[in-house]
Amino acid sequence: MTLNSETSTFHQAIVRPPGVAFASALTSIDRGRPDLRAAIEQHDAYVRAVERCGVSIRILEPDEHPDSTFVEDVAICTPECAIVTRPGVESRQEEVESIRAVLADYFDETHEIAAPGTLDGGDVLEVNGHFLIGLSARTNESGANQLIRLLNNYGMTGEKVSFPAFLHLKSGVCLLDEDTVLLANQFSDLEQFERFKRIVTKEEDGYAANSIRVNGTIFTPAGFPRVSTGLCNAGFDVIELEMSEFQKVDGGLSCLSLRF
Ligand code: CIR
Repeated sequence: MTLNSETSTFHQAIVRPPGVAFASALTSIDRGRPDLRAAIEQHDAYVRAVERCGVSIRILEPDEHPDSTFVEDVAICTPECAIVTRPGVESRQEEVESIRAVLADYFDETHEIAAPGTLDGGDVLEVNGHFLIGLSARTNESGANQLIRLLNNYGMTGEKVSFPAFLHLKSGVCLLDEDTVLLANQFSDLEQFERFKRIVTKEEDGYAANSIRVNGTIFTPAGFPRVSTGLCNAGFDVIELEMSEFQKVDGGLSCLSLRF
């Protein structure tokens, strides 16, 4: 069993383009409302880039939920099973309804996080079969404990992680390879990453810490030249993708797909 899905080869991705309600997506920042047409173009470029990395893409229909393009948050895909989450804001909880049937096409076994647990996929980072689960405004102790129990049933492990300043754990960290992480500077002291080589962003580049590795290529948001240069200088193949419309509503590169 290969247990390193953040950095091993992905064969499948599931995405959902933003729909008509996207301009009303949740946000904690004041960068203006996103433009739907531009968001669809940016999403399309993302899909094409993932495809170019040899990944087969399932494109779901846009739906009426403002945040449903952020499919990462509604499921955890492991090598052994899928887990449908229970998102930490009520306005996103109905998003899970349509993902259940989709996951059943790929996974023999699916499980669910149940109340009072809440868990957003953006808080879950897998490192060599060990799942770091960020405790956040979206993911609570019960949700994290339920996930750890489910993982244990399949011989996988998890641990809870407290972290500062970001919406989700993965908003501030990207596993670049088995030994290297990209970290927002606010994460630089987290003990979970002490054993890694660390590329740490400046505070003003923190958004770019939400980069992703797709089959050996690092996708990083456009507009953060210090980060992309740092990645190139460290020897990584880098693709920059325009993410302005998703950034306006707290969304990053990892949020836009389920990858397995
Ligand atoms: C939300 O607040 O839920 C969305 N506007 C953004 C979700 C971003 N997802 C992620 O970081 N995994």
